[in-house]
Amino acid sequence: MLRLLSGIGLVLGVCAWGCSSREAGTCERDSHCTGAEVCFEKKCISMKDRKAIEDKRAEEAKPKVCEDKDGDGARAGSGCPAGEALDCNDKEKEQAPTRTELCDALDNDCDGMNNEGLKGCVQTLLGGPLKPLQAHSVVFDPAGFVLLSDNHRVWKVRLDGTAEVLAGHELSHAADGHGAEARFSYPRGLARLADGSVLVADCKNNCVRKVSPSGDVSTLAGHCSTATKEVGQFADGGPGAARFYCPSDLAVAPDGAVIVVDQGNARIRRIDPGGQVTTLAGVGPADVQDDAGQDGFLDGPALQARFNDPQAVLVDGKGVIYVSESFNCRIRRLDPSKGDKAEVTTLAGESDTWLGIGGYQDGAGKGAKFNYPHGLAWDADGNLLVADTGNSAVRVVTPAGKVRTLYGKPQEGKPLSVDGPIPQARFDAISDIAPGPNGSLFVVDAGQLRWIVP
Ligand SMILES: [Ca+2]
Ligand SMILES: [Ca+2]
Ligand SMILES: [Ca+2]
Ligand SMILES: [Ca+2]
Repeated sequence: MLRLLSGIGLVLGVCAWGCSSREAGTCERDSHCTGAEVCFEKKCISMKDRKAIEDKRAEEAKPKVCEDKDGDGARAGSGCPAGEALDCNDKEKEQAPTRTELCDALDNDCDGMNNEGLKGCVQTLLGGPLKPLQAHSVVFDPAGFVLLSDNHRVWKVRLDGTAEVLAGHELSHAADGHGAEARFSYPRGLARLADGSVLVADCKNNCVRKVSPSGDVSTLAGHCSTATKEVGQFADGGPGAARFYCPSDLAVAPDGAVIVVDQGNARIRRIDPGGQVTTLAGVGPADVQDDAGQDGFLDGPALQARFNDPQAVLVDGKGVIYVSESFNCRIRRLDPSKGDKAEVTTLAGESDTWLGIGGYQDGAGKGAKFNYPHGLAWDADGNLLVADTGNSAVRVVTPAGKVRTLYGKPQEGKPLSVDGPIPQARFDAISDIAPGPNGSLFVVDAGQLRWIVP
């Protein structure tokens, strides 16, 4: 011990004259390392690497056991021999790798997906190690997969729950290119084109992108950038000249034009097939008040109408546009074929437009209430399906404005996502919906992909 102490004293003493005793590439303390690196066992490494080493050692230090605590016949623990199918949750008798999947709240067969393949059931998809982080929007491709936007990527998810990144990277930026070379920044709404490409409302890049079926990303309209000077821009015009402010969703009209919810500008925009961008409705950001103090809600002539946090858009076969608005808790309607005479009307919903307080009420027109509605989709009968986020429900609206609840219901307290038989299943915060095969419906619920299979 004395020798050790005198050794430390010697090092400290030498250090006082400039640490000349330290071998090149080694460290004694964090200040010897650059940037965010720390000194760990004389080497400068990242905090993440240090945590990984410490976690691995802690795991190795644990006693090696292989037990069947819940008595279901399947064991679990780090002492189990390689190749043995391990109990994913050694607490539930109903959950073991040898079990068959049941329509309940548990992943009975331990494959990372719950209720996969079961009819009459709400399921949670995505097994395997590669998973979207915080999914936002969803579309179904009839070729048999789902496209999903998450933080900064577009994913391709197959119905067996396997997934791959079609384009984008964990890190946000603005760049066109192939696959992971391309960068998005909080991509939101998606719309599928007939050729299998998908359009992406690249919200925080303030532009509209296109992803080919093979993952080539190009820019359709706007100037993709997160630079401060680009934020809050608004301009109509041709390619290169037009500006958007956080587009949140888009839909393809029968004439091939793309209708965009320009959320930050509180306007509905149109990109014609030649790339010219015009404004169809709205006068500007909801938080800008006019002389009369008008704040974010006004029906009437399209270019005087006001929106407040418009979210999603759909276009029917005649070109009529439907928009969900979270802060106004309404579904609005616009028929641009009427040209200068086009008006924005309210199809359904009512709220306190100052406070953005909606509610929960089935009924017709203003007699119905929504609570922060987001994603929209068509059902097979031409009704609108609405992701009623705040009510933890999927609502359906007829073209005449009659609203009823299709799946889920508001929950008291903190909403929970619960898988199981459709009548008992619950949703938390549904951001988007997309019809799937055989009358099924995909929903993005609190960032997870869930599938309602009647
Ligand atoms: Ca067990
Ligand atoms: Ca178990
Ligand atoms: Ca399963
Ligand atoms: Ca289950």
